[in-house]
Amino acid sequence: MKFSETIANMKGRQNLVLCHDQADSDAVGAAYALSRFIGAEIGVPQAVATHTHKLLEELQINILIGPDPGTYENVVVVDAAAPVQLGKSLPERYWFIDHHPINTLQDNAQGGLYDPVSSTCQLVFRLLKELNAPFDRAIGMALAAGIMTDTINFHKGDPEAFRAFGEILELCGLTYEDVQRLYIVDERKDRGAICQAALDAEKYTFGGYHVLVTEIDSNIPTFAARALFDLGADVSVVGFAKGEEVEIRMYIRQELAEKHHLDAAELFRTMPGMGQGTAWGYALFGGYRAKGELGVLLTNIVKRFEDLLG
Ligand SMILES: [Mn+2]
Repeated sequence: MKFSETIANMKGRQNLVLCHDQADSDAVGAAYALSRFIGAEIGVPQAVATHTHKLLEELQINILIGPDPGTYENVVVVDAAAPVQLGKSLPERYWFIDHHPINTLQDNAQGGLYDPVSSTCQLVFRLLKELNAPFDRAIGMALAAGIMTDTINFHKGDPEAFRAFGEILELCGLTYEDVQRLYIVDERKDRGAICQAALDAEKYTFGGYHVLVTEIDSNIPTFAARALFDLGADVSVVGFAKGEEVEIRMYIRQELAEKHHLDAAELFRTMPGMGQGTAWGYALFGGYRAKGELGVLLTNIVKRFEDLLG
């Protein structure tokens, strides 16, 4: 049976769409759009990523924390690449939809849709179109938000991601600005934190390249790293620490990455003292999460760029 037919057969049953932990807009957007079609509850093992809270608010999405997958007839796992991302909520039986370059969840799945494209949301859009599913503004907003997130605001993306985004806007009566508004930091407190982080930043110049490094006291390091990047940094590194939990984000300018064969995500993976955490991203943007000492980690990062560029 085609997976789209499997999805269609779930309609009206007891369904759960399960996102990876720290669910981002791609996971939540895909889950929401799918849940509207089949009728499903949406769950996450522990928490939703901060940047996605506005999407939840806007679409009034109700998310179950740590649901028991055993109590549902069907579980569809979306946007997760590995069992570890589901923690204690890992179901015994599940379907899956995912786009990550490496996916180890598919081995034990009942079936699903796997295609290493730019986002899970474009895969869900593909399925829903195949099924002639009805679309509305909320579904469009969810899917478009996911595509926007996983293309890092269109800094990268395959042709289908761009095409799907345009089609979704048109089909659902949305504008680019409607979707972008979900990610503009409009909380005065957050803007203040970003300004302060920029003022507190240390600027290093190695081999002519500007490396800006700072800490922020609000859990929006990605926004701050982007702001420093837009200020003119060739490399922007922003850390946030809460207790011993550390979050670091980094942007690298394309010209520098190409010239010195740098990959932001890879740099985090191979940085001295950073082997204990999780790194993700791609060449021009990297994220890192771990337990550790933020000051020490940032010092190591600066040292690494000095070695690479100095
Ligand atoms: Mn994704």
